[in-house]
Amino acid sequence: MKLNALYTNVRFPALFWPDSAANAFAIENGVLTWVGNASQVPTAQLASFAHHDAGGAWVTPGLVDCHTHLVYAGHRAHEFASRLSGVSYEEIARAGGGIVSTVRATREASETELFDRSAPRLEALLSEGVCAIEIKSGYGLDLDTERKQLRIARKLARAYDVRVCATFLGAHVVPPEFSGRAQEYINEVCEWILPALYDEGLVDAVDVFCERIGFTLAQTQCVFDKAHTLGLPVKLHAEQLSNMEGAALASTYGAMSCDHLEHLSSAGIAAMKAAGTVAVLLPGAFYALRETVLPPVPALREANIPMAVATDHNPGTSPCLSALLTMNMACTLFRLTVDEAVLGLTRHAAHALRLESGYGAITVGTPANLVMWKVHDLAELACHFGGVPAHVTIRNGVLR
Ligand code: DI6
Ligand code: FE
Repeated sequence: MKLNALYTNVRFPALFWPDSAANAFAIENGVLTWVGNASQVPTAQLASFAHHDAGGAWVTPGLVDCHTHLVYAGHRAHEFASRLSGVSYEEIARAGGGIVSTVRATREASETELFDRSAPRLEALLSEGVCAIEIKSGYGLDLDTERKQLRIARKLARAYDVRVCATFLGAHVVPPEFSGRAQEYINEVCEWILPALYDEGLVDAVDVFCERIGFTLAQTQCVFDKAHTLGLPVKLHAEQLSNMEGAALASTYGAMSCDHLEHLSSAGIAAMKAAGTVAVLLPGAFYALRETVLPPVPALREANIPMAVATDHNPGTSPCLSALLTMNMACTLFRLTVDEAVLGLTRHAAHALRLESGYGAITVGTPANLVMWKVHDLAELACHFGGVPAHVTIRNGVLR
């Protein structure tokens, strides 16, 4: 049931609500209708709402996880063991493991099975205060399986009443049946798979893995041209393992975001800045692959490029289901400040997905997506790892 409630004794970080006198908010039929000081609750109607003393909780916008590969079948824990013994991620991929092994398992799974495997992953993220999430395809690499993944993204949105952006990542890797014929696969993606899924209303954005083990710049361009023709926004897995100058290319298409960016060049930074493209940092993959080249955070900061942070949840390089652990890793590994990490999983993540107002911000007049954290200091969100502070989530106007 949509909330009608008045919460008092809350604290708002200046990042999200500059009026330091505000210590209360009201929700009417699920919509945030008022923020202010408890001594000035506006109407008799508000005064009659259910009243909750939040005990000094800090209020943030609901978290936004703007980069995930949440829908897949199969397991890759054995690859973790191989990597520990010295085999690299690229070597595993070239030997037919990695992404392709998840593709095989995902093709075999029924839609029901795939939903049942994916739902608990979403539940884990929601339980930490996530209120909006991006979910990519890319473990199908054929029309039927990409469709199955995207349909599940839509079903999860309905089943959990959560804002989901469905991203088509058909150009993730070359599927085995197209081995040695990458361009033919790209033609199939552009002429057949993407337009069909677009017609079915299953695609909100288009992504490509531009990398030595993914697709070239020219192939990325083919997919982006098609996306543009269809009026779909684009984003890119860019400069994760090497510098392909993908960020510069994506920026010429007005990309919403470029993601990973460990090997981002100064030309890439300039192009992203000019295009208003968000930098999405994925410390989970950096950590799991034991990367040593850091994304150029000081240069991104200097250029004033908004930095988002996301889990990149996937079975290979980031089997992580914690937004808060990701926040911690962004600070510890990438040296983000606490404010940057919090904004990275709220305001800037919402902007990376071009979400409507009310996500990633505290906005009166929009459906309430808020978390009340029972912590003394907001820095506790980022400094702890391996545990989640007590909190209450209001997602889409409903107390969860
Ligand atoms: N980059 C990633 O981090 C994921 N995909 C990609 O293009 C990894 C996906 C996987 O290993 O299954
Ligand atoms: Fe990814």
